[in-house]
Amino acid sequence: MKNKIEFLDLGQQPLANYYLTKSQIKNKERKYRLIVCFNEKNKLVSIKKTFSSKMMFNNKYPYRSSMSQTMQKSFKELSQQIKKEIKPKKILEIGSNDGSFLKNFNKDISIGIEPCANVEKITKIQKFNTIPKYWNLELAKNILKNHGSVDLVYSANTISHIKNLNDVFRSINLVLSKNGVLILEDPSLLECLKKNTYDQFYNEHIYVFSYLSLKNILKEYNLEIYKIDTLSIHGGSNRYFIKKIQNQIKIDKSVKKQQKKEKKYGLDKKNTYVKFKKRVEISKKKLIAIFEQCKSNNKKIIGYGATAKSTTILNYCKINNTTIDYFLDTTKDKQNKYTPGTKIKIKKYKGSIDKDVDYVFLGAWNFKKEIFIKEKKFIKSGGKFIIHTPYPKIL
Ligand code: JHZ
Repeated sequence: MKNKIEFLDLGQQPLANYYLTKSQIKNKERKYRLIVCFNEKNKLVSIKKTFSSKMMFNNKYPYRSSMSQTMQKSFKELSQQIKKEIKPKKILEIGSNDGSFLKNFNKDISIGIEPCANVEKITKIQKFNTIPKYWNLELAKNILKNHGSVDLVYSANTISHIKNLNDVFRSINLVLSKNGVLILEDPSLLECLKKNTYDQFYNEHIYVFSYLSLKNILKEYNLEIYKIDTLSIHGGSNRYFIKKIQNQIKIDKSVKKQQKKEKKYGLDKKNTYVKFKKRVEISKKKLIAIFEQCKSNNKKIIGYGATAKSTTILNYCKINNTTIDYFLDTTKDKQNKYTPGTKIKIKKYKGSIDKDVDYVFLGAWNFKKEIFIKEKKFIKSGGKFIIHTPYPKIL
């Protein structure tokens, strides 16, 4: 497309959330070239190529939002705010995962959409009204027919995972009542660039939104952002409060503030992305050097939090099971499997880091605060963490 500029090439990458069983590690993995683009016209940052939704989000999906206290707390606080300020009679969540957000609401007023049937089963068992389908126009029509319109649509870390934004927003527009509110929450492009978190790019993150790009897209569907909360979640996310244009809700000053910040940083300029690419390349060299230094001193390195994000880092920097002995992770569906592409074993987290470990690569760097509190003993006894953001260093 003529407005799209390819600014970052993160090399051959596997499916970020496809953890391999022991028998699968011998097989050749499906890979794609992870190239990140900037659209000069609508300011949207996206990846050039990805896998089909069916390959990415199916009944083997391992991610559970409930694995972090930080996320649970954030969802709880938001639900309290929603009950107080919006007072919805009916709510719809797109991408309800294992119910970390929905569980804060009365089952009678909430509907969840979760296409990964293995994850959706968790909320179904708890008698939540969840539907194991992809969000699209056909589903939106069915919901409207069977339940009527909804006055709150919430979606965290999901819309950026759906390629067809036209279908996404037409469908939301259809189910959202006249005075309804749409709340979207996704990683912030501004924070991603500032913190050099290039690992926010992987096959599931088709888009990393900025206010500047999202506002342009929403306008086409008669939708408008009226408030933005900036969150520390996932290394910096934006929570966008959105309304139908004709709805008279006052535009909060947080919108202008975000616009100013993004323009000042240059999120609407090609050169900003060229500079980011250079920083990413430096970051790669520095991270590799840290690992090499630790290894040459015969230190034992493990990983903590086998994240989708770390798939990008490990494959881009070519760090594999010869450098990292194993990963620790609390997610049952990841344990005893191997990291995509780099084949590092994932072990069950049993409450602490083994005494013989010298360095821990923090895959879940976005939960650093929570993890550092948990691993006080390891830190006190001299254990160190390796982190890549805002630049690679040992902590
Ligand atoms: P976390 C996933 O990305 C995929 P990932 C998805 N595309 C997305 O957008 C984000 O989530 C929201 C583990 N852990 O949340 C649990 C511990 O072991 O950064 C998880 O496996 N101990 C939908 O995978 C991983 O780390 C802990 O104490 O990049 C965290 O994954 C904590 C806090 C986490 O998302």
